[in-house]
Amino acid sequence: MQLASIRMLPVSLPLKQPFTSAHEQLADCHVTLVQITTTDGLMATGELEAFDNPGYNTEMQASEAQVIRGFLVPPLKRNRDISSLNPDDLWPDVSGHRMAKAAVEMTLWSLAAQAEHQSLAALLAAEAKTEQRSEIEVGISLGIADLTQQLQRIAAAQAAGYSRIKLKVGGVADIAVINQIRRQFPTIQMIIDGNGAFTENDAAELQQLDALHVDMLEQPLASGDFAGHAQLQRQLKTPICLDEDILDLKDAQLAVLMGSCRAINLKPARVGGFTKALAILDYCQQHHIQCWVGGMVESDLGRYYSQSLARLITLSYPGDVGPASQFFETQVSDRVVKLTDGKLKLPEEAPRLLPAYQKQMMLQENLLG
Ligand code: OSB
Ligand code: MG
Repeated sequence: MQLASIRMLPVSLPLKQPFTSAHEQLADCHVTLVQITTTDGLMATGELEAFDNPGYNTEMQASEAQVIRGFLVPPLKRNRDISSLNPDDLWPDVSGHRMAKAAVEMTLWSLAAQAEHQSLAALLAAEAKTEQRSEIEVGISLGIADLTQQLQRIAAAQAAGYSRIKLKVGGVADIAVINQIRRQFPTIQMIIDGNGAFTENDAAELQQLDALHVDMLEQPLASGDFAGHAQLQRQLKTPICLDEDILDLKDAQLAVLMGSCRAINLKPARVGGFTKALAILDYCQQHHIQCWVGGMVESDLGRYYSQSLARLITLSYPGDVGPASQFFETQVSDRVVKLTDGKLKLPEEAPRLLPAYQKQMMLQENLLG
């Protein structure tokens, strides 16, 4: 695969309503679209998933866009013939900056799928030696809100066909709210996401979740606290699911060896793209750790990548990969996904940017010169 151009376009997408987690409140989403073309005339567009502030993660839109321009594009300019999709081969001299690598790597996967006349999901499934589906069950992540608003949102999510809800919490005070929600919705599949808002002193309060048959407690403690999560997991029946902590296969190995979790929220952007995500998935399957695909409040275009991964039959637990219309009024691409009868129906084709965005993209500099 011979590359012809790489262009980057920053876009600003207003959220329908602010999205609040223990880390931050997102009101406007800033993403950078990355478009790559080949000399054969193929074109794919990806999205840099990172937030403006270093709350969720140390990587930010500004820093990672700079890394793409300054450090990821130059090696591709020197060697435009892509023969490996492994970021360790593409960028042996760049450590970290996984979201920057993922933005380019996942776009290259989309090109590779097009070159082989198959869907991205089919290529991922072949690589993972598994099968894929074109319809999937999905969950929805609901930001921190008061009880009344949360109950309304849950009812709406259930009516829309979401199979599972994830409720963000800001600390122990919210456990009472979860209790009340469970009474109103006794059977709905539920994840509680702490985004690091709890401490090891909250173990007794968190034990209340055991009686509420919560599927998972996501990242209760600060990221990096593998020992704390291991200690907490020993005190809880509820499986801990790590999110922020898992940047790398080595983190998954550490979590397994220490007993820090029983599940992993697998976000391909956070771990540096599909090659790394599939390696983590493989390791987790061998060690009976449940993986499911998480979200980064992507646009409809960014969702194509996470939804394609979520189509693997080995990632069957409903992911945070519902339609981007849950967040945004507007689309950047022509991708149409439908949530009907409890299933998200996914198109096979790679999305194309809408003409207005494509026009703006063509005004950007070709970074390959
Ligand atoms: O913890 O998974 C998280 C959004 C921003 C930052 C962190 C998280 C999230 C979500 C969004 O939960 C999930 C989605 O994109 O649907
Ligand atoms: Mg999370």
